[in-house]
Amino acid sequence: MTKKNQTLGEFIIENQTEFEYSTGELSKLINAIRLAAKVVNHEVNKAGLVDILGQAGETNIQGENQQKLDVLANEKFIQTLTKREIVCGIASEEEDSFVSINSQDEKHQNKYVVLIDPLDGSSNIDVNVSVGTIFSIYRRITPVGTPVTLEDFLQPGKNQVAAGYIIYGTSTMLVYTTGHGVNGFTLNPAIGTFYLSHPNMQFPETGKIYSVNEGNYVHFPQGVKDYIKYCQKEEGNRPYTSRYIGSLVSDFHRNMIKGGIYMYPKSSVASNGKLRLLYECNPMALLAEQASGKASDGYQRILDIQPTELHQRVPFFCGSKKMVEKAEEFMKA
Ligand code: P6P
Repeated sequence: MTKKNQTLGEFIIENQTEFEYSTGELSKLINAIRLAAKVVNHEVNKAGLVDILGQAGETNIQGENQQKLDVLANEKFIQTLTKREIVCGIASEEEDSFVSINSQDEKHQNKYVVLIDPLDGSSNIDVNVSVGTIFSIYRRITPVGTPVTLEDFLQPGKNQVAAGYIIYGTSTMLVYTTGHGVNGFTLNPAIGTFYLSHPNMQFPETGKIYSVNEGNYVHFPQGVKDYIKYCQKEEGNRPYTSRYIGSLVSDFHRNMIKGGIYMYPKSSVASNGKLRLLYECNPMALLAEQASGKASDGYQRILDIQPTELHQRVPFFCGSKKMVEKAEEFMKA
């Protein structure tokens, strides 16, 4: 049961019995994400005003220039999640390896691992375009009472117990699922409270928007080229509209509301595409499926992929079910 304008806190309490593990644990997890989201939102919103823009002068494991806000967002989420005594490990796009969170009593009783892209689309910060945080939560699979291991992070996406994103856009929203549908909460910055504004979000079964960086067209596999030409062909309810913000969270969010497909295919210059499986594709794929959409690498379900490396990349096709299925048809042809 979802009541519009419920606060996030009320929603968590009302729905925590649905969380198959201990009721208090989900609340602690989502409340930690909620607090970090408010802190990062505050920094992102004032980014243009203080000298926090520009390069931090360091590069992360992806070899990309790290924006200072990336570093700050990463630190805030790790700090907040660590303080709540609920998480035993964190992996982040900004960290070469996973961070082991040792409980105060060193008894390693914390049961959850969190994987984050702390500020996705960060190259948009300097030009004031929406950016987002993406998070993915699993229950550890190695024995409680022992230090967390890489195995706890390399679980297939179907094992996620929760996933979501924060979009720092014209308004700041927290959108997440615990496996019982997708709900969107909008922040009232005046009082720092998230309100349920988008209950039970659903991808329209089909749509008229395709999102892909067509600048890479010449490098795409033939199936992707054929699908893009299909989208552009005058026939039936086509041509579609091309909308690509360069920020996965923003493109995904718009497509979930209006109907559409987002693609980051492999290419001759990026043999597995650009997006990372563990902290971009898996959480967005869980949200997509929970919202009656679909997510694949062009051939197989994203959530079934068995990860082998923390920062591995996969091709990504995600959005309205019928649009993803059509794209897969072209990929398999
Ligand atoms: P390109 C941002 O860096 C990101 O990971 C996604 O948010 C976005 O959709 C994509 O990369 C943009 O990549 O190569 O099209 O600029």
